[in-house]
Amino acid sequence: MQRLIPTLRNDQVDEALISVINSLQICAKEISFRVGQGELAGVLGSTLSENIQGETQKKLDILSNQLIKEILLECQHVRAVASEEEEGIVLGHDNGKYLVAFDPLDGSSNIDINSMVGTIFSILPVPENNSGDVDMFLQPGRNQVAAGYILYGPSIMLAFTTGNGLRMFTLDQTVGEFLLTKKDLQIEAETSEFAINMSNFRHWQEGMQLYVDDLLAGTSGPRAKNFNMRWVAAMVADVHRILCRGGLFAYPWDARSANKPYKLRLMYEGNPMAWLVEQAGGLAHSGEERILDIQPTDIHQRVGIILGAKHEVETCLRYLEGSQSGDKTV
Ligand code: AFP
Repeated sequence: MQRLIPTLRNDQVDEALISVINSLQICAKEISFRVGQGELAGVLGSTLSENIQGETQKKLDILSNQLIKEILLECQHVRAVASEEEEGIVLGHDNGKYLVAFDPLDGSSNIDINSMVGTIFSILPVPENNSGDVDMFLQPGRNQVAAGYILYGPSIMLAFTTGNGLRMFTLDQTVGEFLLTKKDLQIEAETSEFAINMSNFRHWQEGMQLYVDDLLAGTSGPRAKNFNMRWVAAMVADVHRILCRGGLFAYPWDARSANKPYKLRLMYEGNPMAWLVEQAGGLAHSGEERILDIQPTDIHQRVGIILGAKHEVETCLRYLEGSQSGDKTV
């Protein structure tokens, strides 16, 4: 089975980018060890480097953030990092070619119940004539040069793209290497499974309510088929399921945040997941536009997300459009 770095070399990925990805691979191994230790991580963990030894009592999401930040900033090809857990960007090396945005531990509320969590990352090129400040990151997701996630589940998996299709690697804990276990994954265009937090129903736009009503109506409704629902409450795990066996995931626009989307973030969750899904033949949309085309105005900007099986996402979008235009018969 192929290891991660030789796979990237076969694809002729830039050596500087490989070096950044290698740093992320190191982070993944450290964090997976910590996640595996569970509650013991705070008292027994001892594999971390000296400069963060003092932080082992911190919650795992804070610790993961610190680990990723420190390991990435040691890589000379990293110009700066932006994290869901940090207010501003953190600068690295002046001549670094890459920017890394990441969610250190997505689904972190699952830690307390020993359920799945993951690290999501997005790598962007440093723009020419860059200002050296936060503006460097304000690029649409279609500019990404690599994106992926590490899922800390029963096994540790890395799902990853550099634009050459979607690949998944599994951490072989006996040798400490990520080995290629799935490649060229494709999401079926049709599905009968969806993932959404139903408790938010009353906050959604009318089109989304109508769409979900019709999914729930099953064979007796206009869709004339039964749909199943799943919700892990960790986007990384819900998207992983969709990449493996299909489905639709939505965290749509929600009236709780007035005219702003709620609650997922464009740069740490939306963009990397959208690219993975598109690489697998699926669609990823905000409800208003393709996620990868959104021009960010803030590194912590939030976005509505509807992604997964192509035909199902298109159907959902027709309900949203229909309700905006007053046509309720989509
Ligand atoms: P946490 O990291 O705070 O647990 O949030 C996870 C998340 O951002 C995303 O991974 C889930 O899809 C979504 O929130 C779950 O949100 P709800 O708790 O509203 O269902």
